[in-house]
Amino acid sequence: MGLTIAQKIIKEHIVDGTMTVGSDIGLRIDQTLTQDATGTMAYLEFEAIGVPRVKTEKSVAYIDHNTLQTGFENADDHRFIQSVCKRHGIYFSRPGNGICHQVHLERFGKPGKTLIGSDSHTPTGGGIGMLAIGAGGLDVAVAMGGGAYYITMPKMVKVELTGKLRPWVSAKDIILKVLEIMSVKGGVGKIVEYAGEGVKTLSVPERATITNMGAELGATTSIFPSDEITREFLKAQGREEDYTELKSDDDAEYDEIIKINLDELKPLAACPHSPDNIKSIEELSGKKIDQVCIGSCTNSSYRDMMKVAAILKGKTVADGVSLAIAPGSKQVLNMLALNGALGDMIAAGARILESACGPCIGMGQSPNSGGISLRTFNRNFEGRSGTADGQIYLVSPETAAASALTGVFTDPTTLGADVVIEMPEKFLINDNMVIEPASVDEMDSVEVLRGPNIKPYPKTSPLSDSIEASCSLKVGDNITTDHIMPAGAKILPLRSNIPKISEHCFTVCDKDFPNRAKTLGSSVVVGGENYGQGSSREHAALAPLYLGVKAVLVKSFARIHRANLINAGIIPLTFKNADDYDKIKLGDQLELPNVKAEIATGENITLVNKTNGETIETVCELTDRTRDILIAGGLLDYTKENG
Ligand code: MIC
Ligand code: SF4
Repeated sequence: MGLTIAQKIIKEHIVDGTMTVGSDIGLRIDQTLTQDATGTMAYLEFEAIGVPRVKTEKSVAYIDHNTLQTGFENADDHRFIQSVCKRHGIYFSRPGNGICHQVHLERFGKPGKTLIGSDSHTPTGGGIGMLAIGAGGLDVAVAMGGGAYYITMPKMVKVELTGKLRPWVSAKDIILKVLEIMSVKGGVGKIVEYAGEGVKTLSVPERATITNMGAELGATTSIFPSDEITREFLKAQGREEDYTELKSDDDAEYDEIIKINLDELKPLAACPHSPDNIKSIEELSGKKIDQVCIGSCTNSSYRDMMKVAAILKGKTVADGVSLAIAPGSKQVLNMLALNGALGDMIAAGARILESACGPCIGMGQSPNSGGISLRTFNRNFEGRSGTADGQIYLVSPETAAASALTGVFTDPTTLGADVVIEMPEKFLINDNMVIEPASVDEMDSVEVLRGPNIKPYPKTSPLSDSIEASCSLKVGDNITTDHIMPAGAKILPLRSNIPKISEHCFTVCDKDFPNRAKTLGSSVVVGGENYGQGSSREHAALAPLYLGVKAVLVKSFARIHRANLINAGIIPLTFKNADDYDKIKLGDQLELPNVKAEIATGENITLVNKTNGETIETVCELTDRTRDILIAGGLLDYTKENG
């Protein structure tokens, strides 16, 4: 039987397990990336593991999330990361150099390689044929130390693209269509591969928009073939030698096939508050808007920015609309500055932001109360913009720019003749904002600089024989990591201080949770389907750990969050019978009487609700490795014990 693209890369990198769907496999990791909001913790973990120099082919640390610097905390974290990088063999992308995924695609990604990143949108690298996967910081730390990265061998989905996008319809509309078809949990346990004639009509940045937002499907990753278009892109980045061809075998087998005819696609929007809540712009047309934000790791490439500049050229942003634009990298921003496109944006009234995540993670530009904001981003979870009742719609750069000019939802296909943006033959290459690590001879003399806000990894303890705990919180379906551990300008600076950040844990759902959990001392959180969707932030496990959460019992989990819970030594349980969800209430006294023995020997874990006398069957599917991690009290202790 032939292999898919992802299976070929997995076959090249597998170091543990077999490629049978559903089984645990360990992969050798060629490259890692971190960003600053998850990076401080990841590097503290790397230090704790005790490996002096990274063992990967290339590891890069980016500063792109915590760039508002409203106090000393973020700048201290940046300094810490910079010094750790210098000492331990990691390349450091300075603040101002751009968003991790955009820069990594431009300057470091290589077809056929494996990449894990402490950010859920790491699959952006799938746009150039990398097997690029989002992971928790601790997994990245282990991979930097030379350890394998473990995933469950995924199913393969083929998205077959036929035809060609009509003028003004965009790659964003393709991924929004896929989200409409598959939903935010449709990709769990799967890798999505793009194939068909339509692939040849898409440039690398367009492909990267699609693989980036595969994260919103819950997929392990998404990937495109590496072909002549990839070669041209790498050549224009001065890296043609990094090119290798990658395609699936003709007789490769897929578990699922989705067909999309690009000729038939229309501009789409993901409506509040979920990336799979899709409507056509035609349906929304004429609805008044308050804000437009263009940028983020999904849509901030040179191609996107040039298209936006062309739409804005010679016009003025509508009264009552605030337009913010954040080009994705220094390369993009610099090219726009040199070719005049930046001037067109400024002249039209755009508020130019630095090349960073910015409003995407609530770092500024929160909309007005109840404000309607059109964003080219990838997530529109409730409250994520920083305005609790903000109404965020995810749209293409074309729709965003057209609407910014009219002040209402505007279908860009009404704009008339298309503007074709040719990919540059040569991008502007200047890596002066990437600092190389110290040489092996000099590394030991590099001092690591720690600010007062940087606190150690929380205390863990090996799994006890039984657990007595109360239900400290009961939530519903599709709880995101933005609910569990909110971000935004006020909370993000606390990412390196788990005791402090834990004061905000779950406050979006219940402002009393942190105090209640702390007072209870030992507790269980109960939830519904797709619990923990969204980001890779391990803080959504570390803050509950700090607050005494011993287990999370839900109907189903999102992939990265489940892995982060295990890494933190928190037991991820699912209901055997989903109706049992109704048998637990907030405050109930719960007991896992034989938890250690049950975890050690199987997957059925008994939970007794002592308040109502019910016995509830729960399941904790584990491999030998994850079983040992839970028993050890988390991945850090496990790694220290097992090397
Ligand atoms: C996000 O888009 O939610 C983030 C912020 O990039 C996160 C990482 C984080 O929380 O630091 C992600 O996607 O993993
Ligand atoms: Fe940054 Fe937003 Fe991309 Fe996350 S989704 S990496 S916050 S730009």
